[in-house]
Amino acid sequence: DVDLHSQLKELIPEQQERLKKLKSEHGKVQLGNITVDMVLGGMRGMTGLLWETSLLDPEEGIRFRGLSIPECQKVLPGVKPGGEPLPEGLLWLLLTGKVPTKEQVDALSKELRNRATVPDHVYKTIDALPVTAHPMTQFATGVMALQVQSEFQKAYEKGIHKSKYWEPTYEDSLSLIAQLPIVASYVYCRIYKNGQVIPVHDSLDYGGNFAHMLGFDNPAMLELMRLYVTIHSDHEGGNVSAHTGHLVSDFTLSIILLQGLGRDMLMLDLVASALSDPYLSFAAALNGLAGPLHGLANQEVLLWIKSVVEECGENVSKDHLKEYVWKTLNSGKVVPGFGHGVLRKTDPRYTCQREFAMKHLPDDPLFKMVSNLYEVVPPILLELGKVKNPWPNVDAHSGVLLNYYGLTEARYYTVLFGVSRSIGICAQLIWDRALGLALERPKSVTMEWLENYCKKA
Ligand code: AMX
Repeated sequence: DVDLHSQLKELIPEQQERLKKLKSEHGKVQLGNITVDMVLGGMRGMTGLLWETSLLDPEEGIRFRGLSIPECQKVLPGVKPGGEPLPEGLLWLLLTGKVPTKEQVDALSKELRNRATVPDHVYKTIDALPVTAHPMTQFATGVMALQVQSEFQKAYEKGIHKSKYWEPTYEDSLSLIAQLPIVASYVYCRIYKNGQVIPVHDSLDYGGNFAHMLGFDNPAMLELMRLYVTIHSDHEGGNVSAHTGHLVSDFTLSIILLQGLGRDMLMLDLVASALSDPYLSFAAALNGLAGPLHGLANQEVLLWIKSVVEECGENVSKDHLKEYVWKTLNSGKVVPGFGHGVLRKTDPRYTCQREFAMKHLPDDPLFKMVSNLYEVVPPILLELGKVKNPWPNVDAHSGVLLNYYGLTEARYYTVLFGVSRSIGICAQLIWDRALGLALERPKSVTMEWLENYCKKA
C-alpha cells in the first residue's frame, strides 16, 4: 500500500494498546531520582517525556526509529540508488517505524506536491514586515498566517470526538510540511532576490524542489538539500524546538506575532489555545529554534568563520585560529557549533556533512578551516574545565556546505533548519494525538521551597 494515511490507521490501534499496557502494568515503576541540580540545571538528565520518533544516545547520537544516520543513508530511498536519502522517506519512517519502498516515497512526494499551495494572504502578511526583519521572524509570521487554514481547528470547533483528533492533525501536518518550502523560499527571494519567486517544480522531490525554489539547480546542491532536510528533522523530544512544539499550548507567543494582523485572526487563535493545531505548535517551535544557542547557531558559525577570514585570511594557521577562539571566549561569547546538552561525542550529523564535503568539496578553503577547527577547538574547550561536551555539533558544518554552492546568506540558514524540523515535530504531533498523550504540566517550586525541603531532607 502506498498510502501513508491508511498505513497509520492500521498502526494506531496497536500502539494505543501498547501504551495502555505499559501504563497499567508498569505505571508505578521508578525511572530515577530528581535532584536539586536537575531542577536548577534546566531539567538536564531528567527523563520526563515520551517521544516515539527518535532517540538520542549521548555517545552515539541520534537514531530515527532505531536507525542511525549512516543506516538511514543506506536504507532510505534516494533519487538514484546510492544517493542521499529523500526526506519524505524519513517522514514515512518517523510516522510508521517502517522503511518505505521507493514507490511509497514517490507517492508521498507526489502528495506533498499536490498540497503545496499557499493562500495569498500569507504573502501579504509577510510583506507587512520590513524586508530587513530577520528571516526567521518572516518565516514564523508566514506560518502563523497559514494557520487560518487549519483543519484541526475547524474540526475542533465542530465538536470532533477525541478519538478522531489525529485525523485533522495529520491533514494539517502534511499540508504544513508541504507548504513550508514555499513560504521559506518566498522569504528568501523577498530578502535577497528582489522578490523574484520560483514556482514549485511539477516533478521534483521535496528536498530537490526546495533547493530549486531557492534558485539552485546544481544536482549536488539538490543532493545536499535532501541530506540536510533529512538530518535536521528530529533530535528526540527535549530540545527547545521539539519540546516547544510538543508543549503546544502557549498562545501568548502567537498573540505577540499576530499583533497588527487584525482582531479576527487573534480571536481564532485564542479559540485553539488549549489544544493548539500543528500550525500554532510549529510556529511556537520555530520561535525556539530562532535562539542563538539552538538553531540560530548555524548562522552564528558561518558569520564567525567569515569574521576569521576577514581578520586572518582564508588560509589562517592553526595557531592563529587558536588565538581567535580564545579571543571569542575571553569576550564572553560561546564558540558556536561546539557543545551539546545531551551529546558527549562528535555529532553524527556533523560527521555525515564532513563526509559529504570530503566527497564534493575537498579543496574548499572554508571546509579546510572547519576541519582545522575540529582539531583546535575541543582541547581549548576542555581547558575551560566546565564544558561537558567539547565536540562539534550539527551546526558547525552546515554553513560551509551551503556557502560553497552559493547559498551564502548566513542569516537565512536557520530557516532551512526550520523547514526540516517540521518533519520530526509534526510526525510526533500526530502520534501525540493518536495516543491521546497528556498535556504537559510539570510542577515548579520556589527557592524558598527548595531551601526548606533540603533542610528537612
Ligand atoms: N563555547 C563556550 N562555552 C561553552 C560552550 C561553547 N561552545 N559549550 C558550553 N559552554 C559553557 C556553557 O556556556 C556553560 O558555561 P556557564 O557555566 O558559564 O554558563 C558551561 O560550558 C557548561 O555548559 P554545558 O553543560 O557543557 O552545556 P549546556 O548543556 O549548558 O549547553 C549548548 C549546551 C549547546 C547550549 C552549549 O554547548 C553552547 O552554547 N554551544 C554553542 C552554541 C551552539 O553551538 N548551539 C547549537 C547546539 C545544537 C543545536 O541545538 N542546534
